[in-house]
Amino acid sequence: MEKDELIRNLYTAVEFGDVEESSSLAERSVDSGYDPLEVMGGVTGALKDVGERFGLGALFLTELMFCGEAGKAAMSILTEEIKRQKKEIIYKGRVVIGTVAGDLHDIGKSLVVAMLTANGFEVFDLGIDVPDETFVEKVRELKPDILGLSALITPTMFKFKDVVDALKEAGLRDGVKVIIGGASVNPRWAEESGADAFGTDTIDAIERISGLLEPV
Ligand code: B12
Repeated sequence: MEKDELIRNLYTAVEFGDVEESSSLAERSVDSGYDPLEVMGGVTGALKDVGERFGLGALFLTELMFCGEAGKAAMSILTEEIKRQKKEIIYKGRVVIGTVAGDLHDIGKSLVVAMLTANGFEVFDLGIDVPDETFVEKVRELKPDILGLSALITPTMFKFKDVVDALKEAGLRDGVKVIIGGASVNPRWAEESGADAFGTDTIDAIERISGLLEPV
């Protein structure tokens, strides 16, 4: 299969949430020796489009979940290939991200992870229900440029402030920018919790994070 056709098919596989097909096409692109960074474009484009369609109410949540899974599956194969080739990836920045303690919502955060990875960020996903201390430990260990916190339910949204305070206490707050997100989060929460920014969706997340990385 020609490269352009493969990229188009990969786009469609992610758009239709076909995990098997997206994995198989990603593997095929590796076998064919196509540039994994270029092939990632198909994944990013599809994730961007499905995210927008979901925002407009044109896609069901279950469909969105499958698209996210299909995107993640392809991305992990392509990322492995990039590492194997020891291609020098010039990352735009390092991001540590997770859903705060007590919160099990994963879908939105995982989409943000997939889009950040596809857009050239080095991402460490800590998963869901992440204790405050784990965020602090990982910031100390990995020295990310950005810490992303996700929370979807009102009680766990208070955790944003706890994590920011824990970072301050550990003397790590000045070295990392904090961005928060989740369905009910708004700019006021960012301000009240002491975060640097908040992002509404995957595209906004990329823009805000890029903005935070710009030298002032
Ligand atoms: C799916 C879902 C679940 C699933 C989660 C499955 C999973 N693996 O994630 C399950 C069934 C487990 C669940 C459980 C609960 N849920 Co629930 N859930 C939802 C639902 C329907 C969709 C969430 C979702 O995935 N949306 C799709 C994604 C793409 O959107 P998103 O998460 O907002 O993410 C986007 C942005 O917010 C942003 N973003 C997200 N994270 C981040 C992070 C950063 C750094 C940035 C920049 C951006 C960003 O980008 C994402 C991509 O666009 C929402 C309803 C809703 N409208 O949100 C309720 C909802 C969030 N749940 C709710 C509740 C109450 C619960 C429960 C307490 C229910 C119960 N009584 O048991 C439990 C809590 C469990 C827990 N401890 O976490 C309420 C919260 C209300 C509130 N304000 O407190 C909601 C709003 C439903 C409602 N209207 O009542 N839930």
